[in-house]
Formats: sequence, C-alpha cells, structure tokens
Amino acid sequence: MSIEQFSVRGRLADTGEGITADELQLAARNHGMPLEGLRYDVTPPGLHYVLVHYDIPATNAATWSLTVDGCVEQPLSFSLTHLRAMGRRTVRVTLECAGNGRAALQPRPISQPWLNEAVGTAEWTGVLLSDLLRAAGIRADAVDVVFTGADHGVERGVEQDYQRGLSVTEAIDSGAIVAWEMNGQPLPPQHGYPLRLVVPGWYGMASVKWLRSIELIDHEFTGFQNAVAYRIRKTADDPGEPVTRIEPRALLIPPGFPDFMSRHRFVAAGTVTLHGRAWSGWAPIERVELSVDAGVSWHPAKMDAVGNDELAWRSFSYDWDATPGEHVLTVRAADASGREQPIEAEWNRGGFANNTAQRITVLVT
Ligand SMILES: Nc1nc2c(c(=O)[nH]1)N[C@H]1C(S)=C(S)[C@@H](COP(=O)(O)O)O[C@H]1N2
Ligand SMILES: [Mo]
Repeated sequence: MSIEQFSVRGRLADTGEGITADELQLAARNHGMPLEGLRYDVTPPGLHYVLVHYDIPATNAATWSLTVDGCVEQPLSFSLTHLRAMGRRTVRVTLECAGNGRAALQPRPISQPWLNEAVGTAEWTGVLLSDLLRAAGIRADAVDVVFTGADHGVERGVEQDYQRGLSVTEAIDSGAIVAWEMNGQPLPPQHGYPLRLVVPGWYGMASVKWLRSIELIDHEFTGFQNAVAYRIRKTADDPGEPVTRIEPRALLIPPGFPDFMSRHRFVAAGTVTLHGRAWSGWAPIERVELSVDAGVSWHPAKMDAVGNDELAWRSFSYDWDATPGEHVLTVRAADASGREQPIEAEWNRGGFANNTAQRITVLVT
C-alpha cells in the first residue's frame, strides 16, 4: 500500500452522523479559546486557539535559518540574530481559523470540528516581511511569494511541507511580519517557535509557522494549501474561490454560569451586562447588534473605543433586562466594507468562513 492510498480523504458526514473518531482526534490536539477568554484584550498564550495540520516540529532557535531566494537580486539567509538586527515592531492581531464554525454546518465537512472558538488576539513582534523582501531585492518577474514551514505530512494523499503562497502585492500591502515573539515572549512551540509569519486580517492558514523559507516565484503558486485546500466550493469538482481575509464575527462572553455538558447558561433576573468582541479582516467593525428573542428584534450594542490596531478585535457591551424564562441570545457584527454576519449558515464543502451569528441559550431564574 502507498502513502497516497493510506491517507484519508475529506468527506461530508452522513445525515445524523455524530462526531467521528478522526474528528475527535483532531479536536483533542487542536484547541479553541474558551469563550470567557474574550474578556482579555490580548489573549494569554495558553488560551489562544491552536491549529496544527501535522506535528509540531522539533526546532532549534540557535541553529535556525530563514532563506529568502528565487526571483530576488540577492538570495539571503538569516539567523535569528540577523533578523533581530533588521528591526523590531509589534502588532496586535486577531487570528481566526478559516474552519471556525465548520461543525455547525449541515452536512458537516469532516475535519477539525470547530464551533465558534478558533480565535485569539496576540501581540506579535518581529520584522516587516516587506523589509526582508526589499533587503533581498524583489525582481520585476516576481509574481508570488511562497512560505514554507518545517512541518511535514500527508493530506488527501499528497505528501508535503506546509506551504502557502501570497501575491507579492498581498505580501507587502498586508503588513505581514516575520515574528519571533508572541505577547513579549519567544513563540511557544505550538505557535511556531522560533519563527512564523503573521498576516494581519487573513484567516490563520496564511500565517505559516516554523517558517524556514521564503521563495519568490515567477508564476502563480499552485501548492496544495492554496489550490486544493482553502477554497470555497459547493461541489467536489468546483475549482472554487480562494479563502483570504477574515469575515466579520461578534462573540459574546457567555453570561452567568454553565451546565457542564450542554453549556446552557443560567443567570439571575435583572440587568445583565453582556460583553463581547467583534472583528473583521476586511474593514473596521462598524456595529454590533443583539437580539434577546431569538432574532425577532435587534438592538445596537455599545461599542468601545477602537484601539490602535485596526485588525484586532473591538469590545462591545449591552445591558440586557433579563426576565425569568428561557431566552436565546443572538449577536451579529457588520464592518465598514458592508459585510454583515448571516443568521443562517451559507454552506460550502470545506466548511470555511462560516461566520453565522452566535446563539446562546440562557435560562433566567
Ligand atoms: N507550518 C504551519 N503553519 C501553519 C499551520 C500548520 O499546520 N503548519 N496551520 C495554519 C492554520 S490552518 C492556522 S488557523 C494557524 C493557527 O495559528 P495558531 O495555532 O498560532 O493559532 O496557523 C497556520 N500556520
Ligand atoms: Mo486554520
């Protein structure tokens, strides 16, 4: 039997099929941010969501090298010490996995079964990618920039290093940074130690961890993670549209206290101030609306001031006059580009970018 045959293909869950052992295995390795983690402006590192396709590779900062080559005037190789001498900037960025919301889709695409929690905000410190590219000299024939991580695996029969491409324009205009610190500390192993790319505003798949190579190529990159995975498609043979920037989403810190198993909430009647965060990779968040009657009527949330970092989440609150009985809270955000969260999910085969409005069932006692 060959590697290709041994590898498992993506599929959709059958009607009524529960979470499979394969999904459980992924969910036990990768983890989301518990939603009470929304209370922090910057997510403490252990609470930030984690997604790793293959294994966390064994890496060594002392011997690490990052190469920049291909369509450049001067191929370069950087040690961590060299990179630190190139500059130092810190950006606060909300990262979200493109698969966030996947497990709620019907039929369910079998993959990492995220509900709502594949998100986190960190302060990433490193050097601007554009400074590295300019140091090497971008040749006129450069089209795409290919980022390669040190991790290796098989996906739907294709053996590969984790690799993603961006156009030269996206690589520069996104303000991407090559980071060695998260929240002022060396990157934790699961977040890319010793070096990763962070592409502000883009779904997480673009932010290649354990970054070892940056190659400029003279054609469009057609690697697996760009051309096969991370496409919005309705059918298996549809070439689809690439997954790029983060769609708007608002999430509430679930109020009161939870039932252990169902996560249904309990709060005492009276004024309950609901708090949450909203973000979008396309444009600043403009408004957040809440419904406390399962989407029948909507009320504007009070938006807190915008911070300095446009691509970090924005906090909001709403004073809810909680009356006894069962209530369904719903929250939705809209950004300045006119994008608004849907109330009903828009399905796609990979389960990407499902930013359907969050619903929380609360029993007021
Ligand atoms: N080398 C490498 N980079 C990677 C991945 C990976 O599996 N390997 N996963 C990507 C995906 S799909 C996401 S959502 C983010 C997750 O980043 P985090 O674990 O730091 O939150 O990393 C991205 N970068
Ligand atoms: Mo992801």
